[in-house]
Amino acid sequence: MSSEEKYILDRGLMFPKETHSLESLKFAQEYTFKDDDVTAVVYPKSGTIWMQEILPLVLNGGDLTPIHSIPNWDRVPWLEEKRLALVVDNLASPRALVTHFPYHLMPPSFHTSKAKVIYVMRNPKDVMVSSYYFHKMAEFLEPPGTFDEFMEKFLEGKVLFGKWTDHVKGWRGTDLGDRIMHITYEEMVQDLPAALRRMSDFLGRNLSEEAIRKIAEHCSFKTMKNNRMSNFSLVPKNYMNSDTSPFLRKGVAGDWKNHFSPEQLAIFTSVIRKELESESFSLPWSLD
Ligand code: PPS
Repeated sequence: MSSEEKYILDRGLMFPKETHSLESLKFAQEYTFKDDDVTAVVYPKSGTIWMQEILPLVLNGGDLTPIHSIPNWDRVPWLEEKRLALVVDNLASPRALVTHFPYHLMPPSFHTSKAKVIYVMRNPKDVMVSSYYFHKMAEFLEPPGTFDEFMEKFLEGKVLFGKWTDHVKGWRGTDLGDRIMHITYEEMVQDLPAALRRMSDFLGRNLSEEAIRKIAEHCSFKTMKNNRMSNFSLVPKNYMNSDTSPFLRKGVAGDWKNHFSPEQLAIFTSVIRKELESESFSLPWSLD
């Protein structure tokens, strides 16, 4: 299948047809945010399904029912995907959503509401590696080609949801004030209980240490890998082939070191650095 058959283009961005349609993108634009909605904004392959596990538990104090009974895509749906229209009426408040949208595509009601956002950022080299394997296993995406070819597409933003740097810049430059919290995938890997405490405080939850410990245990990579409501094993193999590469693949920070040659690293670093050079924020990790 060609790229035109697999993807739709809307407002300059590519979306997979399997999960998105012009109607679903319109539905997202018309979505009415409530003040107590909580959205995890995550560039693809930066921790989205992790947040689909974490948010319901932080919001409900650690009741495992939703993560054991509802598939992740219906439990905390993507704002932009077709499923939202089918499940939106079943979502109990406070509703949790995820989105890969860049800031400028957020719907009007988001801006007029007080809905909170947790923005998760991941080292772009690990994002690219994760995405490379995802393009190998997801039959509804174009095969990635060689690592070099995929890197070129990634750096040019010819990938789902556009350029990583544009996404980060857009979400760093908002005027959302205390409606937005920034966290990194790496902080979550390093100390999940501490990350959960920050999220709990941000969302006005007063979770006990016991609840934090329980949530951290159930949101660990190992536990999520065995949770059939979260590991995509409910999805047919001809759609996502976990024999090629599991969705929950490695779950670590720094796997890029096993993939980038010194030449690839030099190119990657110089492009990202140049695109962020005039920004007022700095990245929490060294790009080298
Ligand atoms: S997607 O397709 O955009 O929704 O993918 P996304 O969920 O954003 O990212 C997938 C990567 O997140 C890793 N992941 C985790 N890492 C650590 N701990 C937990 N609990 C966890 N859950 C998901 C997943 O393994 C993918 O990263 P890689 O590097 O490929 O392993």
